[in-house]
Amino acid sequence: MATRGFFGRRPADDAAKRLPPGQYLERGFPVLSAGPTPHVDMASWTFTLKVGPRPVKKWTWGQFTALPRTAIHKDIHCVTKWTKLDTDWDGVSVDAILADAGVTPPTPWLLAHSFDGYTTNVPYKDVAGDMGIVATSYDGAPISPDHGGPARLLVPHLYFWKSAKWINGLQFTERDEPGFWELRGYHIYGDPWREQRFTGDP
Ligand SMILES: Nc1nc2c(c(=O)[nH]1)N[C@H]1C(S)=C(S)[C@@H](COP(=O)(O)O)O[C@H]1N2
Ligand SMILES: [Mo]
Repeated sequence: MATRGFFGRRPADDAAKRLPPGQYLERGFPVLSAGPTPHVDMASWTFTLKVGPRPVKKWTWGQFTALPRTAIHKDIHCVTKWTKLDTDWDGVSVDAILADAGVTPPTPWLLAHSFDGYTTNVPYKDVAGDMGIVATSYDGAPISPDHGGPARLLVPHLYFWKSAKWINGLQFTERDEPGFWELRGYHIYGDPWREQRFTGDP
């Protein structure tokens, strides 16, 4: 009689509900970079927190990875239309970085900077709490160079271009400053559930 309750929802239905509009389910993990993978040397790796032009704190790899850690288990959505379910990351939350620097958010806007010159803007509210981390591990292992290792930003509820690979700093800015892709036609905010792919999308 109670077949429905017995077998529950079919996994395919569950996956479909987790796909934002226009996305398809990807089981692999595509690599998308605007340029070549930069060589990032752990010995000279640093992460800098800035308020406007002013650096307020800088961490070495050892100092950074000793900060309190946050794990994230979430689906990720690329603007090129793939969605990957149940990805596992571990790293340092933006709030843990701010706490270590003794900084309370001086403006509502952040710009992430990377070793390859890439930038992307994210409102602070979108990385507050455990929503945004600087990830140093994916699936229980160090992040591979192609996927942004040694460290990348992870903001899984926004399109994946917001998750800056090879991150080397976060900067509070006076206004919401468009980054690399935002200057080239991508949406300033990038919510996959509202399908905010390009400038001019609602
Ligand atoms: N530093 C840097 N970060 C980046 C990019 C880049 O070119 N440089 N590409 C972005 C884009 S457009 C996407 S879709 C994702 C892809 O991440 P992946 O290669 O791990 O799938 O990284 C984002 N972060
Ligand atoms: Mo992308």
